[in-house]
Amino acid sequence: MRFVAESEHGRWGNTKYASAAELKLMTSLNGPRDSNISQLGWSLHAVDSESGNDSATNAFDGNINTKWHTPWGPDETQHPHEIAFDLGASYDITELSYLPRQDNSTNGTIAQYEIYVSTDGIDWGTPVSTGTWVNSKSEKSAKFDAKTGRYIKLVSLSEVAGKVYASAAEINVYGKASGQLSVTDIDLLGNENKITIYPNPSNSDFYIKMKNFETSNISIYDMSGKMLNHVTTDQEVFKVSNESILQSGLYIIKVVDETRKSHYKKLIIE
Ligand SMILES: [Ca+2]
Repeated sequence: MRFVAESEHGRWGNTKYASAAELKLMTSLNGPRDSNISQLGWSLHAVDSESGNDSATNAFDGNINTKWHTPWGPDETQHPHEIAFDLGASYDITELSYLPRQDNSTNGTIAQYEIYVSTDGIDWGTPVSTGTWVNSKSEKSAKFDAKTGRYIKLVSLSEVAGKVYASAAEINVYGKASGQLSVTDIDLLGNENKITIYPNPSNSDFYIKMKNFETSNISIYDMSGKMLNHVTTDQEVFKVSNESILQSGLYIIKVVDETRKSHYKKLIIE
């Protein structure tokens, strides 16, 4: 194993030095990344501060060119900053990734961080991960032992140049696929009439028709709750090509509309 220090950071800028107090191998955390927990099911749970055009929801809109940024000038606020998400359902969460702002500025790029997972968004317990991210534009990651929860919080303790800001272009969360559909979701499978699937049962391609949705974020789950496919469309009728996606069985189609309301339908592939 080789550990390479590519740059050094701190409020005095890059120097030629590298240092380390302790290096620890965390073999259980070296496995492949778990499934991405779709941002489409998230809502903002809490944020300590945000500025007008750089609102907290920009941190999970799927667009790397929009960002959450804490206020500056006379309205600026101090560390620690924090942003917390309601993931919409409970997951076994194992990783958070952080993409810093992608423009020319580093203002708000998080250095020291803490991550918390909670079942109720009130009691956060101890951090599942703490550390310091390097000063670069690339995506940072924090992996941790799985903790079950519906809420996740990223706390910024410091900024890469020692400034008071925090910012984020995109935050993503990863977890066990088995948790992606909750019992609550299954309960909602009853009298939904805002989406129609035809033919259903299907033995080939099928169509999903959305009633008066401006945008539709469509996810297909198998009965283990694992998300198999995901697409965003503004079409009223969306054709799903079945060639490589689905084997015979029962599936759940989840459609999140532009108001972030979720709609569900069962699909049988023959
Ligand atoms: Ca964004």
